[in-house]
Amino acid sequence: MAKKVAVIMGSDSDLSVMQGAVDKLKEFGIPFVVRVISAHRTPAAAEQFASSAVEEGFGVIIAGAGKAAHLGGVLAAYTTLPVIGVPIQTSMMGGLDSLLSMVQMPSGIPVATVAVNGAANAAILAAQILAVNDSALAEKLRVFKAEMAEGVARKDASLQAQFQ
Ligand code: RP5
Repeated sequence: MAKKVAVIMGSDSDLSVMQGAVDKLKEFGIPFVVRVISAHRTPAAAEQFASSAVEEGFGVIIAGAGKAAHLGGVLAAYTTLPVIGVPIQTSMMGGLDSLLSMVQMPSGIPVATVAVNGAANAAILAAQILAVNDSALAEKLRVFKAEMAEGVARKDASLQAQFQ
């Protein structure tokens, strides 16, 4: 059975950003669940979710959090699954706080951190991880990249025409 992706966020206030991951997972036809679990407000739930994620059929965990953004690291501490962190932009420090909290993991517990608010890229990376053992998904990713390249070529042609 196809592995699922977990889209976990520290608060429902992260949803507008994390929707970008949900949309991309839908585009690739990847099964997913969406949860609010906080490293600080519900640490027992974070432990429970991550500890059972392999047996629950997940292949990758995406963790979005802002400010003191320890969610990805805490989940990664309790699972052997790859964890992709999405630092959420904050009003006070623009998301640099979230980024550094997430990316500066101690040796041994990696969190593959994408750009601030980079939820779509987190989903694409999750798809690429799952595609290692899923040739149909790998083909969807190949088409996705080819269409992206065609889009850039169209823009290039348009700009060249505009400035000739
Ligand atoms: C983090 O604190 C969440 O991931 C969110 O980005 C931030 C603020 O949470 P709320 O106070 O809006 O619930 O844990």
